[in-house]
Amino acid sequence: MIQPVIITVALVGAEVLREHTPYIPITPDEIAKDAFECYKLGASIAHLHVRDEKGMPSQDKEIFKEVTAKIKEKCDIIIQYSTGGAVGMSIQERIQGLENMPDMATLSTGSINFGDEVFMNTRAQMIEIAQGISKYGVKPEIEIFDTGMIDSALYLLKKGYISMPIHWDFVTGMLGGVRASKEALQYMVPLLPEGSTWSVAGIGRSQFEIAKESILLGGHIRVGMEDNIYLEKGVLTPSNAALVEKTVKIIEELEPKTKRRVATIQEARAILNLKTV
Ligand code: KMH
Ligand code: ZN
Repeated sequence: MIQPVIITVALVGAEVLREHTPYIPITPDEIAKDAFECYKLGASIAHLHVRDEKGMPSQDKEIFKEVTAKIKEKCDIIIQYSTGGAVGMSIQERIQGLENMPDMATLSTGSINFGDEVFMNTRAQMIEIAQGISKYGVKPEIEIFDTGMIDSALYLLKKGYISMPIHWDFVTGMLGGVRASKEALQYMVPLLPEGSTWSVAGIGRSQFEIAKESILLGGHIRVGMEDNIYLEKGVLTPSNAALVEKTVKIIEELEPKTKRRVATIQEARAILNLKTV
């Protein structure tokens, strides 16, 4: 069955600072406003990180609660918390927000270099995160930064720490991770168990090219300033909304060929097997 395209917007992340771009949303009000603007343009999922008063990455559950409440005042976009946080954070710090019971939360199934540091996810740590996600009835999104991480996730599935239907997100184009290429997707997608759904994020300049490949191959899309701060070469995006708007145009341009349009929130909930609200 041809599925409409779910757009996830990764609004802020943990790495982009005001010194990189003045447009990154930082405060709860800014993050909620961006989420709402992206929702109006067609985004169905808000992938959330939060920041402290100094604008630095935080996983404070109270800040997550405040941001979530501010978004929910405005719209019913699907709320997805990061459990990745920032490099160097403890697992307990990373997963504290699960208590707020967001619709979804990420689960990275492997470690990878982030600049000069390591985003650490040992097997024991993955299990701890998976158990937290399951305890609060949250739907995981499995983050795949490199191909072997698929097998680590399948191990968690076999051992019962996660269950089908799995939603996967290929985070492509990180230095040291899987490439943002059609060939990489063509290798990875057939490895996923029947009934899986998947999306693709492209880091930096690869964001829109790989989004196109994902649409053509039947996947969903993640865009946003966590992954890419440029609207085009040398031009900072003025907002997350501008990135979503460009994504919607790509989906519409490809529609005669793919018969795929932008998913509504209700469609996204059905595709992802989430509770309807
Ligand atoms: N900020 C990265 C170290 C996630 O959101 O789950 C981890 C990350 C993944 O962003
Ligand atoms: Zn993230």
